Amino acid sequence: MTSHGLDVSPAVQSAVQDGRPVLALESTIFTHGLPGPRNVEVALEAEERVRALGVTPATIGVVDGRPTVGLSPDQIVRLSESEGVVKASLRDVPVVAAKRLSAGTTVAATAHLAHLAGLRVFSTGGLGGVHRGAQQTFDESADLGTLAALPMIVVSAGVKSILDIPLTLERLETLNLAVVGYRTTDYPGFYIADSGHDLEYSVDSPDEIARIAGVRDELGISSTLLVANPVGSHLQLDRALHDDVLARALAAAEAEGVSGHDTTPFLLDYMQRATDGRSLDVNVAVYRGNVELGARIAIALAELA
Ligand code: PSU
Ligand code: MN
Repeated sequence: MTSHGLDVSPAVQSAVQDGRPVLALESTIFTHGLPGPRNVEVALEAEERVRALGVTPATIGVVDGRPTVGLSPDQIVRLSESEGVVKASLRDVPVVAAKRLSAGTTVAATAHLAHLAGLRVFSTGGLGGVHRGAQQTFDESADLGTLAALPMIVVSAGVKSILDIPLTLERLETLNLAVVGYRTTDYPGFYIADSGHDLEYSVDSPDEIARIAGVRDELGISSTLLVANPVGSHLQLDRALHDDVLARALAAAEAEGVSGHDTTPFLLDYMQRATDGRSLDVNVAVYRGNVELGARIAIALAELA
């Protein structure tokens, strides 16, 4: 079905109408976050995991100018493999749509399109945040401001340590973005289970998360609830390797003058190459965990309704 300039797949449309659980998934993770051929495998496997739990997956992106909620497997493959697929944050979506381009959507763009289609929960890998040096560069991801204005639930493994984590946490507070740790008060650092920064609250179950979102909605609070889900500590990146490679990635970005929306993909790619793909394995493990938790939250939301 088509409305608001948005294509929603029949499967997603009927699940929303019937109040069945649906989980939104982003596409920048496979268009710009992960290298091929792993990107396609991860994206398709995520959908299979969601379906196995009885939840309808809704991968979101822009195909030939059509913002789409519920990409088909063919469309996922095309976005993963085609040249010229751009990275679209929310402000870019109308531009790429009018130009009939294809795009991976960031967390900001995905969350907006998901909300428009009536979805309530969304799983990603890592959230965008405040970049290091933002005091000078003003480089703060549009993810933050956008999520501040959308009543979604977003599951991530925190923000990567390529960002400035304490400044990001400050901005989340300013923007009324609640962050709860899943079974922990240690804020995760994506590749590592504990970033060294603490959260005030932990939650124990998908049901508790659904209840928090329910109260938020009743009170007319329209900001996203962020669920920080750490990677299992047996799967995390070795701490010393992490710190070493991170320092080199940041130095390389500075030396090469990388800026703007190229910064995140550049740093992620550097980390992958400099760790011989180990950061990639962690990235995939993180994403699996978030997809599974997101699906369970979608079930809890449907049961509560
Ligand atoms: N963090 C990751 N992997 C990613 C991204 C962030 O660990 O793939 C992507 C997400 O789509 C996020 C976007 O929304 O990068 C943020 O980019 P920017 O900093 O340009 O807003
Ligand atoms: Mn940015």
